[in-house]
Amino acid sequence: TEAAQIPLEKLPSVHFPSQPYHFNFPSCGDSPLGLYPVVDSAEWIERLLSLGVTTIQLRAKNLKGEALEREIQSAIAIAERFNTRLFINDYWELAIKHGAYGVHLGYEDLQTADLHQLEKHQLRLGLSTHCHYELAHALSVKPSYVASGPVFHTNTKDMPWRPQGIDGVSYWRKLVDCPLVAIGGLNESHFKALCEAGADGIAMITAITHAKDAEGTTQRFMDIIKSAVNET
Ligand code: 3NM
Repeated sequence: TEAAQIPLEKLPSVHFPSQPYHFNFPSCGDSPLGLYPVVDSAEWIERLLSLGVTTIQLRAKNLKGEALEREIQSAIAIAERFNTRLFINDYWELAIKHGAYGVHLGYEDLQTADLHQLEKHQLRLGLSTHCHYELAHALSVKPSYVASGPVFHTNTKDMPWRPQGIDGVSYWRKLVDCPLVAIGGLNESHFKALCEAGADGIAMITAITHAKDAEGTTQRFMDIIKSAVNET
């Protein structure tokens, strides 16, 4: 056929892996990921980890250069002091350099990040997925967890994807054999259903960082999730 005559290098670039994968990223441990706040500073990390949060992400979208590196370094130092799982969003090179527990990557970054380096340094890898295509690619690298979103509408990030709802989380649960994190428009009214749907982690930005009393809210969220997990 005509298509068969197109030399490989002339085919439009589809961002699909050219080499077969043989990755297997480290596990996040036996305790459930639980409440998973996503925050933009080391200061937030200190505030939340001192309450007993065990999984957290630094998503420092507004920092660059030295300020960014300093923030990452201090976030890692704080997380080590509390012995918690800190995932650095995007900046996988800095995460390796400063010995982070893990990195969280979106689909675009998964194309460009050096997964061999991440694996060699034993960083955990969390991946965002929004559709089957992204999920297939994510699962092929055996990440430490997969995030499914947006569960509900979010004002935090422009999303071309339709919200998946709790049903989407249940469906992803059937396809994913590693821990599953739910993200996007979540608040406490969703915790029970998310736990029943099989989410291991519940990631949120606004519900925590925009709360009037972030400490009290976080404490309450952790309590609700703990009892929801015990009931399921
Ligand atoms: N990633 P909030 S949704 C950072 O679906 C992010 O991959 C998403 O913020 C995804 O809790 C999202 O304020 C924003 O809705 C989550």
